[in-house]
Amino acid sequence: MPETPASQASKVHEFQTDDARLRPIYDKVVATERLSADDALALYQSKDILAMGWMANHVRERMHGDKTYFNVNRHINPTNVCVAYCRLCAFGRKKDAPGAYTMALEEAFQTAASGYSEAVTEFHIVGGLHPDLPFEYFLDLTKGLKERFPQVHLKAFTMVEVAFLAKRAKLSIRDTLIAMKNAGVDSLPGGGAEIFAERVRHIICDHKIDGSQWLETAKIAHELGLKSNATMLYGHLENDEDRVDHLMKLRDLQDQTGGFQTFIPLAFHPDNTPLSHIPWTTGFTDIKQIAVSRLVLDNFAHIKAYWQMLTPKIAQISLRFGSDDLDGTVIEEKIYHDAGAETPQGMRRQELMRLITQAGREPIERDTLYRPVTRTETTFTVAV
Ligand code: V47
Repeated sequence: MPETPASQASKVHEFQTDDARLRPIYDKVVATERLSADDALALYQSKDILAMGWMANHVRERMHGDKTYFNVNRHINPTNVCVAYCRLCAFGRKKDAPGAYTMALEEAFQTAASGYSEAVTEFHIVGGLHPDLPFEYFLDLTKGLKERFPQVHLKAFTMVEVAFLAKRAKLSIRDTLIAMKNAGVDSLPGGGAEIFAERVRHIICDHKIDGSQWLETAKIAHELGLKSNATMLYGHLENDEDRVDHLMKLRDLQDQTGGFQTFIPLAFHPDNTPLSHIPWTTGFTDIKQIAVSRLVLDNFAHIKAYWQMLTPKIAQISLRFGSDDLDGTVIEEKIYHDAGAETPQGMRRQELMRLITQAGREPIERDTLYRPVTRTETTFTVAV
């Protein structure tokens, strides 16, 4: 029998479920109707991962066909010194604690230039909330990177860092973001959202801005023309209602601004954190989280399966359960590895493409704004 093309899979495999609550959701999905909060809860409560996968894959193929995105990026974490002391985190250190570091600017520029020889198109820059580093350090960092690497997109500073630096510089959030933009910041990563539900947020990251401040900061960034991503940390103390609440709040803001590019569900890594008694998430939970995100966040273009966090194997499988993006080469990851991740520190472009191709998908190298990147031996160009 001839093989069925991958993109036809959801058309030829009939939808089946023994979970009666998924039937009306299926009807809405094929009619391109928005799912309600109750629908989202029913999905989280269901064990029928194949039915969810069918629906999420259907939506994913309707939006992207087989296209699967990745980029060539490098993470830069200028400091791990942090005053937030989040219980979810194994990365942050007190200023004088063993392992605490802060890069001199020159060191950060050298880090940016080091690693794989493949030219990166994005620097992903996030770090701790340092009690003493002035706002100018961060502006000089991005200005210096732009001068040295003008073709590289700077995806820098989470909403939490923006709010912290605004306070330190005694500026409004808007003026802080304007200063960052003028210093070369092109967009913002999605970290720090954790889980918006206050009951849980108080326990896992009580000194961070609250959920409404995170959303307000994202809103202002979007109004200024800065795109951002959004994340949700799951697999700790949150329940299904908290997850639904988080997704709904992001969907509402996206309706207003359209400024989010991609949603990244992040699985909690407990090792070396004060919450190390919490077990690791399972593959079932991870895959289900990808599928529910794709189905509920109908106004987000992309669902990212961050391979560093999910493992390359689960991230690859998720390409048939709703995700359309694997993130990138990363080169040097610290936040997850401090918390016990056993994934490699980075991945070659060729290997990312192999994962995608073997899942029957079409690899598309993108820049941070999802424009296709074409490479020759030594250079790249972005189609605008
Ligand atoms: O903000 C911290 C989370 C985030 C742990 O925007 C932890 O493209 C699990 O946001 N276990 C940083 N998670 C990573 C992040 C990210 C990653 C990849 C791409 C993008 C993007 C954003 O990691 C933090 C926090 O939410 N985190 N500690 C932990 N122990």
